[in-house]
Amino acid sequence: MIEFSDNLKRLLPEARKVAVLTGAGISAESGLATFRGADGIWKKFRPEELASFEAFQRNPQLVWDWYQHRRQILKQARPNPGHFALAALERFYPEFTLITQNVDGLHHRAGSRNVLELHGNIRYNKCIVCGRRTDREEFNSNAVTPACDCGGKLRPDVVWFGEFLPEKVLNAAYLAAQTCQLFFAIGTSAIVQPAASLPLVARQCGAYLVEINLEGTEISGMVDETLTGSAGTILLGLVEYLGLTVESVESK
Ligand code: BJW
Repeated sequence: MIEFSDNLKRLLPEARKVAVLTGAGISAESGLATFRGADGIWKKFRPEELASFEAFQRNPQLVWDWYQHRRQILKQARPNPGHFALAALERFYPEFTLITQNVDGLHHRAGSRNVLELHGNIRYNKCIVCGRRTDREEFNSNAVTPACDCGGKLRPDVVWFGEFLPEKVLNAAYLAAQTCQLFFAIGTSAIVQPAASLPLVARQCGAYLVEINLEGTEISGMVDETLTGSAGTILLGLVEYLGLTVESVESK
């Protein structure tokens, strides 16, 4: 049985504007590796070897193969109860913004609609020369970074270290953080900027800040409430408290 504070019990049914930031931890229960945990991706690879444009220029095949490998794993993965619970919360609240650092698209597949993807989506590629975005299947091949029609190399349409986040998406995320009454930071180590600043911005602007994580993070000392445990279990507890129905049917 998950214990929520009296503050949260009062706010959960009362709030009208709710925002959520998710990180790799929400997808861990779908079998996807996190970045910095014990089995995290960065335990095996160094970020600068894989998740930067310099890395791509230095060794496009290595970076391409890594993303193709993750795309293959993602094909087998399914949204988990945490993703479905967030979709149920979106249906309940008049204004609900789901901000995610994840590139796996699992929130959409669980039925969430108002999703801000801060770091892009692994499903797409874009040309490093003309910037054209594509998700044509033939480009998801194992050939080294297949060429765009313009002749440029294709790369995954994700945000690497040192790159700017999509401006409109980031602005929308800040607006949601600045105007919400309740903010949840879920399954993120809150290390990577600027995403990690969003929970603190929300709190500075008056929101009640709740962290859901297996362990303490960079922001744990600055939140109003910590719910320690797996995201799926705790989010199901929240929707149960609100008496909501969770639809566990994947949408395309
Ligand atoms: C569970 C669980 C369960 C597990 N239930 N919980 C200011 C200060 C210092 C540095 C910077 C700064 N501003 C910018 C920077 C540089 C850099 C940065 O932040 N570096 C840090 C390492 C310090 N940021 C950038 O470069 C960003 N760009 C930028 O700021 O542009 C402006 C600029 C340009 C030029 C110069 C300067 C500024 C871009 C960041 C892009 C991040 N990209 C990646 C890869 C995406 C593509 C891909 O997937 O391959 O995004 S890195 C990786 O980290 C990925 C993630 O989205 C991101 C965040 O990770 P996340 O989600 O928090 O995962 P983990 O693994 O860290 O944590 C998982 C958590 O889940 C853990 O806490 C577990 O306990 C928990 N958990 N199971 C609940 N079941």
